[in-house]
Amino acid sequence: MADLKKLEQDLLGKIERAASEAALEEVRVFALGKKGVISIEMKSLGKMSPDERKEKGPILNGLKARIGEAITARKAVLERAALEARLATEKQDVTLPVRPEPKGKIHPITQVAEEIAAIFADMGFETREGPDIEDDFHNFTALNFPPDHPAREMHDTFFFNEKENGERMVLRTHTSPVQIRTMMSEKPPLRVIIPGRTYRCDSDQTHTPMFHQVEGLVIDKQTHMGHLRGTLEAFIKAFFEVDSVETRLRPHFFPFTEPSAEMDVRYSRVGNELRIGQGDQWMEILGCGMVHPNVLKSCGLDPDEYQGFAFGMGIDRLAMLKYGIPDLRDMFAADARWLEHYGFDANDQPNLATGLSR
Ligand code: 2NL
Repeated sequence: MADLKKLEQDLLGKIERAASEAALEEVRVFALGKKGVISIEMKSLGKMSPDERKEKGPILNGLKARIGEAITARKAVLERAALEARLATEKQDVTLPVRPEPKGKIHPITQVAEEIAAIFADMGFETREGPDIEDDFHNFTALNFPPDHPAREMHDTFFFNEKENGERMVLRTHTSPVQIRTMMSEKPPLRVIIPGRTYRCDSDQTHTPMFHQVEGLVIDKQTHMGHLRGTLEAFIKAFFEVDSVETRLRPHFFPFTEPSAEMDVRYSRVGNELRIGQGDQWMEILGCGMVHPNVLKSCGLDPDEYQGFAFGMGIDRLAMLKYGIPDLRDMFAADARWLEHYGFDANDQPNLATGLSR
C-alpha cells in the first residue's frame, strides 16, 4: 500500500489548485473515479488478510471521506466565484433614461380621441365606454326612434341573426347607447364624453363600415343652449389650437334632440392649407342639440326636473382635417409606412399643459 499520508497531501494540493469547476472534476475523477487512485487502494483491501483489512479499511474510508469533503467545499467556492464574476459583468444601469426613439407609432385616430378626451377633461367631463354590440332598446328605442321609423334602416344598421326570443342585436350605429346606459345607472349632474367605434353598412370614398365617434352629454337642472355653444366653441378653439373661432348653429333634425342643430365653423383655404376659425367659408363640424324629453323619460329622468345638451362628431374626419390626411381609407389599411408618416410618438401623451400635438 502506497504512502497514504503523502497521497492525501498530494490530492488536497490538487484540489486547492483547481481553478475551475472543470479542473476540479478532473481531480475528482483522478482520485475517486472508477479507476481513481483511492478506488484502486480500496480494491487492494480484497486481497488482504482479515486482520490487515480491519486496520487499513477505516484508514482508507477516512481518506476517501476527507477527499470527498474537500472536493465539495472547493466546488462551492468555485461556484460562488463564477456567480460573482457573472454578476459583475451583467450589471444593468437602471437609472439610464428611456430610449428616446420608441418603436411603433400612435395611430392618428387614437391621438385625436385622446386629444378630445384631454380637452373635455379640462372642462370637467369624464369618459365612459360601452359595448360595441347593442340591443334595439339602447341603440334606437331609448333614443326616441319610433318602432318602424325609416331611420333604423336609413342608418344602414348591421343586424345579428335573431335570437331564440326573436331579439336582434346590432353593431351600435352611434355611441349614444353608452349615454343611455350612463343616464340609467348614474345620478345627474352628468358631464361625460364617449369615444368609440361605430358601425354602418356603408362603404365609399368618405365612408367606412367601421368608423369612430365621440359624443358628449351634459345633464343638469339649468343647462341650456348657451352652455352648449360655449362648450363647443371652447372645444373647437382648443382642438384646432387657434385663439378665436366663429361658429354658427344651423337648424337640423335628430330624433334624440329637440331643438337640434349642426355646428359650422368659419375657415379659409390658403394654398393647400386649411385655416380653421376664420375665413369666408363654412365647414360642418358636428351635430348637437338639447336632449329630447322622451330620451330623458326612457332613462327614468323627469324632464320637468332635468334637461341637458348632447353632441356628436366623427373622429376620423377631425383627424383628417387637423393632420392633413387626404384619404379616409388609408386610415384602416394597416400600412406600416403610412403609420410611420402620420403616426404620433408614444411618449407624448396629449395634454393641455405641454400642448396637444407635439
Ligand atoms: C352627429 C350628431 C349627435 C347626439 C349625437 C345624443 C345622445 C343622447 C341623447 C341626445 Cl343619449 N343626443 N347624441 C345628439 C346630437 C347629435 O350626433 O352628426 N354625429 C356624428
